[in-house]
Amino acid sequence: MTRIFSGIKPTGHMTLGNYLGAVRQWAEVDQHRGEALFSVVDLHSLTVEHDPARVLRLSRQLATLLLAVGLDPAVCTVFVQSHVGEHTRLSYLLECTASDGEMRRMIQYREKSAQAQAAGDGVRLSLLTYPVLMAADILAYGADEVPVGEDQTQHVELTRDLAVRFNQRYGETFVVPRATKPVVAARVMDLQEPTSKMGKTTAGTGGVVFVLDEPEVVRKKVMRAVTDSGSGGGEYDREKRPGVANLLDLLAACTGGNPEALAGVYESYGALKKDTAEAVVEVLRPVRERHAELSADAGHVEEVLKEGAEKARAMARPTVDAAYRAIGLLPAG
Ligand code: AQP
Repeated sequence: MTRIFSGIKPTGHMTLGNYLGAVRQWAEVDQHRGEALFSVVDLHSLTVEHDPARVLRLSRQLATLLLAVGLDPAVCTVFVQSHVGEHTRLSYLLECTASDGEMRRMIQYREKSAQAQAAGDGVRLSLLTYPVLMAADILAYGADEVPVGEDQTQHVELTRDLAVRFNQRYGETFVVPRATKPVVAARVMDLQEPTSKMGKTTAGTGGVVFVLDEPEVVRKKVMRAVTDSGSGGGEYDREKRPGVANLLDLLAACTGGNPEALAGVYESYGALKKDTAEAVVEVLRPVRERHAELSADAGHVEEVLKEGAEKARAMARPTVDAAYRAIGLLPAG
């Protein structure tokens, strides 16, 4: 059976990009396709300046949201990364497999270390090594597939490289995984800066829609989205008309349409924005409602996470133990 692993970091509130680019597909498709694990990867949120109380709050909120979007603990495994020690156990072995140069080539490292320096914060060593921990998240479970948005494909490539290298040096230990992307909305762009991706931590300019935003807030953000000096209609062109293409992508992702076909339908940007806003509000409505219900029952969410961690631990341990043996470490007995 296909093994599937993916995760989300509690660095901020879940965005429409996270939802359309990854999480929705986890719930609608991936959990039913094989043996699937989904994790709030909280250790990854410690790689940049963080407020401990906020990380805690966001971890609870994201876990609740994963259930609200439709992940069913009877069908898949939902857990918090730090509850399963196998991830960090394996990560060290993979650090001993990776090179300094390949870590410094990671685009997210280059972007986020520049941001940290610009903000006057030091660059944490974990920001450099975090893709190795992500590789451990995936390899510990023998995942065949990793459903992610486009921004994470480089990290999955690194995971593949590390798995192949480890297997060649120390013997067949890891499954070599591959990234899978959604057909639409693999890269949702910021509504105010449509050449940058919509990110949890780039909020502040009103270009990021959050899954838990009130409908009125969603409408305002979409109606203020940057377009261009044209009036409407025409072609779908991500290079020349990134703002309009992003709105068309969003509308298509929310209504099941095709962005190229939708491009010819709208005579004005106002009409495109209005329909996009309503489509986004409708897609998010059931998630917000279910989140409110689940938030009233924190005990249930905790129970799901406890059982999820137990299942995850049992799945990861044999592979991680095998890696320890393969690399030459004396078994604990
Ligand atoms: N804008 C996006 N469009 C499509 N998919 C996206 N994802 C993130 N942003 C977009 C996908 O969501 C999943 C979970 O993301 P993550 O928690 O691993 O964080 P990230 O990829 O580093 O991006 P964020 O959410 O913007 O966080 P920050 O601001 O902390 O970097 C992943 O599958 C990701 O591809």
